[in-house]
Amino acid sequence: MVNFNLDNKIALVTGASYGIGFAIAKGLADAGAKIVFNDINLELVEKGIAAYKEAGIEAHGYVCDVTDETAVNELVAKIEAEVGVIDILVNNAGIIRRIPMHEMSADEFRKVIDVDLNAPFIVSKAVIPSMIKKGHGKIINICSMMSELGRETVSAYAAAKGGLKMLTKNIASEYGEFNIQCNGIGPGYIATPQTAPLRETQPDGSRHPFDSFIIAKTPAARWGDPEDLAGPAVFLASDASNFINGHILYVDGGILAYIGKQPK
Ligand code: NAP
Ligand code: GCO
Repeated sequence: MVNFNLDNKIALVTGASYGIGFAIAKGLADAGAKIVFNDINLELVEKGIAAYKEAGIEAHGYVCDVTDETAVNELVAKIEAEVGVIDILVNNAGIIRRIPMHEMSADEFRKVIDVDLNAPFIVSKAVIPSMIKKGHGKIINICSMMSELGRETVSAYAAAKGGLKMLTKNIASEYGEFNIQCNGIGPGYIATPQTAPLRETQPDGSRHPFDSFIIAKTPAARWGDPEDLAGPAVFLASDASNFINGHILYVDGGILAYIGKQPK
């Protein structure tokens, strides 16, 4: 029988107080996993714990900046002591800075690379040794349309997410022999706080031009909901995907397949 069950599995989802991370963690919990999450500050972690509780999930929340290697190593040790060895890691925490490249400072570029690419390296490196000892592990990196496509103002984000696609393939290559599968999820345009600026209603009450653009570029003719990502995450976290490794699963409503609706 195909096994999507995550009973007795411990899942760490980074940056998961809300948004895509929260929806993925809820999906993993619904499949039986014990949820551990971190976020950047105590206020967010407490809000997250309350939100999980409201959803009937007793989640373990920790404050940790995923770009801080020492803090991440301490977090993983604390989780192993208090909850257990991490079976599933979802590298979800991420930021974006929408700035024309010629106006972007090197520090701003580095900050995006640090959170969106260096941090998944740091957290994956911290959990892999115990996964090897345990004889299995699942790492899921949250990539993006920008792992494949560019657009104005997102040079740092696209560079990071393109790198994250290749980091995913390299972890898959290096650790597949230890029964560790590393895959990516590439969400399309999802309605979360990160994309809220792209969906704001205009002063005249019309849709944001980018909102209309994405609707025309998406065969599903809608923005994704964070919940659209839960099923794909359960699949990649479960034994049902044990022979899938180094794959980026695009959950984009068909954007990457579609030239876009012709203007009327
Ligand atoms: P979001 O609403 O901005 O949430 C990101 C979460 O990560 C927030 O809780 C954020 O905390 C946390 N975070 C940021 N930097 C962190 C750090 N250094 N350490 C720990 N936590 C940190 O984003 P989202 O839309 O849910 O996106 C989640 C992931 O999906 C990101 O990797 C994003 O790039 C990716 N993605 C999003 C979309 C989309 O359309 N929304 C599409 C494709 C991919 P703060 O609130 O303090 O910043
Ligand atoms: C943007 C958006 C996108 C989404 C997502 C698409 O400014 O183009 O924020 O980057 O966040 O990554 O997959």
